[in-house]
Amino acid sequence: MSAFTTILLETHGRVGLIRLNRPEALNAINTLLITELMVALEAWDADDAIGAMVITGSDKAFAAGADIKEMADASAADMRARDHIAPFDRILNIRKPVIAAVSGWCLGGGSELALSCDLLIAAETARFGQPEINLGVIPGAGGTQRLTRAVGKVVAMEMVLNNRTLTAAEALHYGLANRVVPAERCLEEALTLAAELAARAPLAIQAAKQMVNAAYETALTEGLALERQTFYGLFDTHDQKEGMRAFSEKRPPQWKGQ
Ligand code: DAK
Repeated sequence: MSAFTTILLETHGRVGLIRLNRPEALNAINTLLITELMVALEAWDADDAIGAMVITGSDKAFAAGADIKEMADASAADMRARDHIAPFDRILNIRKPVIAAVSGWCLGGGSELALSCDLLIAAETARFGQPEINLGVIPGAGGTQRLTRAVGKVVAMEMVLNNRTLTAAEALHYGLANRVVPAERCLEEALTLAAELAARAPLAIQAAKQMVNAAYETALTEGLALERQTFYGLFDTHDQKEGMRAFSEKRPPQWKGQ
């Protein structure tokens, strides 16, 4: 992949790690950062050597929101024309699991980015919030929609209307986070979880992710029908034959992603 300026990339075995890297602005998401982030995610999504991805920030901030200074002088027409957070929507099309490892501030567009990931490991230092109301605007990338589905109406109302910030423990309680760990273990925990996912049958993992996400988009009957067809479809894969044969032969399966 080409050189990036707002993110740092590492691979850990079959896991791709993306570190948001604008320390001077607490990883505020500007146009370049979101563009580079999506290029990296999409490249790894197409790379058979990678099975899962982790996005993290710094100890102080996962991301303190979209870049306020970049959009401060924009008109509504400018914002529509630039639609600079639009690449964000493409994260939903990433087929492989993406885990957010969140320490420190996770605000506004940063919180919306974390919520777009599939799983979330929170450090005890993590703080989640939607402070857009303080800027005279509202969340624009899922903070009124995805957040509400995650935490429920009354908590979302308090966060979005009155800038209530959630601690890591509250984020766990309300279903925003999978687990909370001491800050020094946050990234390690996310990488370990990602490695576990990356070692599983790739086509089944992708189908599973797609189906859980479909639960947010479809009525129950439609979702159940889709799930059943997807389940049947996996019986034409090598990995289904291998998985079930390995069970009978009492040995670990050898996945091929086919
Ligand atoms: N944008 C730009 N710069 C930021 C920033 C941000 N969101 N957050 C922090 N910084 C910068 C600060 O300006 C400061 O830079 P210098 O002044 O040193 O040059 C540096 O990062 C360190 O910040 P602080 O000095 O403020 O650090 P503190 O520890 O004192 O405070 C803080 C940390 C996180 C409480 C504070 O920085 C803060 O309140 N930051 C703003 C948080 C915020 O309001 N976030 C929401 C932003 S609005 C869209 C969809 C979604 C969005 C936009 C468009 N479309 C669909 C197009 C999303 C909008 C948002 O997220």
